[in-house]
Amino acid sequence: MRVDRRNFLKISGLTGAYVMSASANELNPLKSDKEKTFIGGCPVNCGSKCMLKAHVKDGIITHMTTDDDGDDTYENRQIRACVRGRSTRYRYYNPNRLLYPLKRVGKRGEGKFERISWDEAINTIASKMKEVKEKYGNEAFYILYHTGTIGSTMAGWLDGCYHRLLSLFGGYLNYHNSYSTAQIANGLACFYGKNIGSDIENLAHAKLAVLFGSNHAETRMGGSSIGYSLQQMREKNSTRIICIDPQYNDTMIGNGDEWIPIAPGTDAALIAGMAYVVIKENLYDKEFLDKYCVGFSKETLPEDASENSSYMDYILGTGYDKTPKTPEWAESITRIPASRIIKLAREIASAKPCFIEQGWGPQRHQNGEQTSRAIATLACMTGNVGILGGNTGGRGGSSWNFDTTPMPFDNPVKTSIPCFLWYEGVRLGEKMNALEHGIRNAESLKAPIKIIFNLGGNCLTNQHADIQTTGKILEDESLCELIVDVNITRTHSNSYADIILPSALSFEYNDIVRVTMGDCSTRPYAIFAQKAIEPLGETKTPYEICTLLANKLGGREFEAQFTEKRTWDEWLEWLWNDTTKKYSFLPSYNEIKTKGFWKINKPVKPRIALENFINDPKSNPLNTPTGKIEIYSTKLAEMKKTWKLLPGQQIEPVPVFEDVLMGPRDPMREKYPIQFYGYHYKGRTHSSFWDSPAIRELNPQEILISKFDAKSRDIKTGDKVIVENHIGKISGIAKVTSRVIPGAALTYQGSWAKFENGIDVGGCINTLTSDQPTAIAKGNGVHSVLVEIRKA
Ligand SMILES: Nc1nc2c(c(=O)[nH]1)N[C@H]1C(S)=C(S)[C@@H](COP(=O)(O)OP(=O)(O)OC[C@H]3O[C@@H](n4cnc5c(=O)[nH]c(N)nc54)[C@H](O)[C@@H]3O)O[C@H]1N2
Ligand SMILES: Nc1nc2c(c(=O)[nH]1)N[C@H]1C(S)=C(S)[C@@H](COP(=O)(O)OP(=O)(O)OC[C@H]3O[C@@H](n4cnc5c(=O)[nH]c(N)nc54)[C@H](O)[C@@H]3O)O[C@H]1N2
Ligand code: SF4
Ligand SMILES: [Mo]
Repeated sequence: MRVDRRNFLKISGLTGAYVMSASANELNPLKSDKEKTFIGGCPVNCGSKCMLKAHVKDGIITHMTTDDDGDDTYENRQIRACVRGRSTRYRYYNPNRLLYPLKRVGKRGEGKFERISWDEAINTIASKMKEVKEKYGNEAFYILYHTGTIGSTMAGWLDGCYHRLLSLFGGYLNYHNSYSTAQIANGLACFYGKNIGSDIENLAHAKLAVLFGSNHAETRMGGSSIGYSLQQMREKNSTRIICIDPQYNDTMIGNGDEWIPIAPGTDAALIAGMAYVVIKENLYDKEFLDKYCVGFSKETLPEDASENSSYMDYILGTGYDKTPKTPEWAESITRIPASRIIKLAREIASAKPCFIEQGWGPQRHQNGEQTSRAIATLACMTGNVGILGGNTGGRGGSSWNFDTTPMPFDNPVKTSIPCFLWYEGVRLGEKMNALEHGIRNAESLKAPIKIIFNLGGNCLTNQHADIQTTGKILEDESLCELIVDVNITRTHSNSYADIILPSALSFEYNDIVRVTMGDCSTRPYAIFAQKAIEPLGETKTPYEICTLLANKLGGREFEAQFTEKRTWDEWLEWLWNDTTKKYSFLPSYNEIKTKGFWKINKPVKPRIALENFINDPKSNPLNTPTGKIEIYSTKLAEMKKTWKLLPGQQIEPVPVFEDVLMGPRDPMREKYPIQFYGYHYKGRTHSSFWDSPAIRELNPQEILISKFDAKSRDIKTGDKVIVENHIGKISGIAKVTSRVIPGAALTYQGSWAKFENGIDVGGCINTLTSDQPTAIAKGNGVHSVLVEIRKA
């Protein structure tokens, strides 16, 4: 069969005609005798990287299945793909699939493009790169944060060939942080010296587990993922699980014993209320706090700390705000009854070991750094750090894993910006600095960002924040002069591109897919992802794209410098051999290539985070200025004195509850009374899979609103509603539910923005989010949103 756009629908089996005319064998492709099976992996960024098998007949993937190897016990698990992964062939044969290079013909954002040749596309990019390098220097090049290819070795997120090419060409502006974890990573770095959690398998050894905004059942869905481990551990020991979350999430449904609904962005207030109880009732682990921690009480404050600046001062009302954090005070903010806060504090303090964990939802708020630190403080107050069955309060991770070696590169430019603030790099350029914007390794930028490479992401608009304001920055061609987007599909982001390059997908080239560090539980694996079909249309692999670009930038010599005269398959072997040098437990290249996958079935002892420090703190100091756990952070105390913050922001050395922009006590709430955020849900991976009709049909975009708030607004399930604030307006279909705390409403992050008469009828959450960065990490506090909802 010829493969082109006209018959994609037919190939994908989506038209009635095809179904009607299909023979029994066509509809049940497992019966086909001519097909060949290829092993590969699902490289999207959902935290898992499951095995996929492509069944190919006449050069076409007819269907996909997944791992069916072994006896499917916990120890010998199958890395089974979720329904999204199994729908992957719709990403290949999709009417949206990009097949040719495109150049923009309308205004940026208008979405008008024309087909061009590869030669023209690469020439345009290369000549602009030379011009910008000459005029502004290499700091004007920027690779935007993107996660669409995170599991791939060739195209991988932080590695990949583009970094090598740009490094050889003189470098590019770096970024630090992620859109996932900026606040917790920076918050816990000022607490434990790093962002760290114990293996989820500790849960089997715990008497109680308290999960703050931790939804592994939905955010770690793969067959070898933490979601599976959580469920297995719970079955092993019937550990009682309390879920503290504004929503009755999927983890609660499958595994939880009790849901404590909490107002979004208020966990630090809940912890403070509980701290008040454990201090007053003398239930806290004083020995642990004195031995390992700094600044819980005044006895352990550093010498240069100001008076009354300990966490205890903050709690008892002798601190800076002179407010005792009684359970009643906490109730007024969290909307959890004071009686429940008291009971919860006693329960946690008396159930040792207690597995205290947070997902990344609580920290994706404007006050997320302190929220993450407050939850960690609860783990310290109750002495649950560094013991079997306990946890740091951080996100539960894996015991061990490995990273494949990326293509080698050494970026001569060292300056780095917080990834969320790329738009300030475009807008403010040289005015962007360390004390206001958190840039690292330089006082300020040398040049504005003039060329953006978006290499597998939708963070120019859709996944960023305040889409419309960001769109205006991008529209201005005098600011960013060239936007190159490499993707497999049209997106809202690439409607702002000047050149769009069509990428080949995995199964269209050989690659190695490995699980992201920390995202599977104790049993790592790797998949040799085989080429199963020819790249569709004129799509090219990242390696081919970079090789072409190298040639145009510096001729044969520069091309050879980039490729070292290796084919991609030769590189893959080289990279894997280098990886096995670092991780001796891995199989040889020939073995993994022949077998297609490798997994370890040997059980290992679950990692207990900070175990060495707890056993011997003198010999194993933490990477904090004092070497101890800093409940009072000396680094934050310093930042409090020197950093320039936005109006309304604060930095405190101890984990206080902060009132923030669009937080629960923002006066704006009179006009926009509902707290609103978009969570990570099973129907998509961010914006990925939105254009898989089969998946979309099963997972319609919805606005989840509590019965209470729906009633007062006369909203019923199925009603079309408008959600709006001072930033933007979206429309969507309401679903009235008891699964959301009254006063809050939710949607699924990642739906595709589409503006009609100023309303985003695509219902993208980032039409309503603020682009204001958080105080400490300069991260995306996009879960802090206030809105009003009304019937359309
Ligand atoms: N409001 C709000 N915003 C958020 C979040 C939130 O919770 N709320 N979450 C944030 C988080 S944690 C993250 S990680 C980001 C994620 O944001 P993104 O990294 O932008 O993730 P996706 O939307 O999945 O975009 C991946 C893109 O890669 C493309 N792609 C897939 N395969 C390939 C390939 O082989 N080659 C190329 N070149 N492209 C490919 C896909 O088509 C898709 O457009 O979103 C962030 N944005
Ligand atoms: N299916 C699927 N899985 C994914 C992804 C996806 O898009 N789809 N994305 C992947 C990526 S890149 C990332 S970074 C992770 C994201 O993982 P997370 O950031 O942990 O996911 P979220 O859905 O934002 O939040 C998790 C839970 O926190 C709750 N929550 C939100 N705000 C608060 C709060 O203030 N307090 C408390 N206690 N709870 C709160 C939410 O209701 C949700 O149940 O997921 C990964 N996994
Ligand atoms: S859980 Fe994630 S990696 Fe696994 S199949 Fe689903 S989308 Fe792909
Ligand atoms: Mo993420």
